[in-house]
Amino acid sequence: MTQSHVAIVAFPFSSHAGSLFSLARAMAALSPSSHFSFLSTKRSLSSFNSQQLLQNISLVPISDGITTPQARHHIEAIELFLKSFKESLREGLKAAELAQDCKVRCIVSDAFVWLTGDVADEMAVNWVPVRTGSPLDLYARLNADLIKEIVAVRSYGDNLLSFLPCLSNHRATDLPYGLNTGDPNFVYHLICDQMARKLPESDILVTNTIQGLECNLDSYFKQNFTNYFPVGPFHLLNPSQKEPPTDSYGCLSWLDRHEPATVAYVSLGTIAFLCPSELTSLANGLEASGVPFLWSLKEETQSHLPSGFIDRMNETGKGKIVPWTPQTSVLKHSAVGAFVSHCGWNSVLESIVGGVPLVCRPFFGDQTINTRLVSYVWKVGVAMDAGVFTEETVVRAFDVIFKRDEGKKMKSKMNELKDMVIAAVEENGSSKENLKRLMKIVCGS
Ligand code: U2F
Repeated sequence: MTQSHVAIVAFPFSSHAGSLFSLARAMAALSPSSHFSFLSTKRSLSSFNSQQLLQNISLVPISDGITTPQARHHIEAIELFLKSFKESLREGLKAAELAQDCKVRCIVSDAFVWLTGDVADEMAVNWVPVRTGSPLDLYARLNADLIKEIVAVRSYGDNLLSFLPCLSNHRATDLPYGLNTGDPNFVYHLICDQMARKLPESDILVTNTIQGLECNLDSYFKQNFTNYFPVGPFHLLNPSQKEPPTDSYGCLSWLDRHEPATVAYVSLGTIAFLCPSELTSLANGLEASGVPFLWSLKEETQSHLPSGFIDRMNETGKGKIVPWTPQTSVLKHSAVGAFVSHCGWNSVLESIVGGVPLVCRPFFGDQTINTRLVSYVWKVGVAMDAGVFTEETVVRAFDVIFKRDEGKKMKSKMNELKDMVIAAVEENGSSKENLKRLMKIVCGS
């Protein structure tokens, strides 16, 4: 008999839904007598395999807002999804209640789909917003008015943002695109801006981080949200996950053939992409460095690599290029000594868990803030000097990480962060304890 019915609502683009699904699994495991309906678009739900489902989780499709079948740029797909979101969500929730024959008592959602808060109000149930991306980025968004006021009137440039306690080691140039630069009507910026205006209406906030990882952030969030739960990293909350990683391209066996900390892993996440000339610079830098590498690169992008590059890498065995890797396992493999990344928040957390220093090339959103955190605050990575890949900067970054004392210090600092994170998800660790507290709000027990 289901005691509580909880709805969990995903933002169905990039890695957001996967990240929230890890949290959903952890909640479902902690409360077997509750039922969890996970709502997202059909397409995003199709990426979860049945092995990942627990008995008390069901997947509930909601409309993607697309009425005519034609290829869409993902920005247009997001706009269409959001346009019909409230209506789709109401329908999805009705279907979930009918299927379980039980009213929903609480709605947990990705903070990106902040309109969920309005629907929860209509139903007179609790709304629990979850920030799946960088919490420090959320802090910047929550302080956007102050930032715009101060940064716009003075020429800040590379000066530190000392008026913001949690970003006092960041510069104006590290702030997210759209916050005080670029097109304010860009859909990602609009989502973040509206999310930051809506969130203070809630007294609950869940983040994908651990207590104490980012200086001063816990006390800021505690002051602003009576119920603040840092319960990350979400992907580590399910220790009972026994199934071996899907490794369709043999990445792990390829890594097995390499000595410890000798290989670079390259991945720019799920949506960022390089223009052909920068892709060539990265490829040339990887080749010139002589460091063996595993590169996750979508098939359609592989065709833009310099001619003969893939064949040469296959023949020499220096590089393996695949469309997808089991990244969390790759980063935990002893052979991996550096991670060339766009610094998406999940990638940063996964790199910490693997104890692997980063080479950072941010694109948009929270990635610039994360890059500064990694390279300057934590000192566990190297940022590209010019902001983009050049052959020289790639070679130099590997030289630092693989050969210099500075690289050894990064590795040891990374291992300290790793120990903190692992301790947080152990039994009685802060994330596990915070999750138990959160469950009292979500399930009522
Ligand atoms: C958006 O970021 P992305 O989805 O592009 O990047 P990440 O947050 O780093 O997440 C990528 C995930 O995809 C997985 C990897 C991460 O969990 O393990 N993955 C994989 O398993 N195999 C591969 O070959 C490649 C990737 C956004 F752009 C960022 O700015 C945000 O920080 C982020 C979170 O909100 O979402």
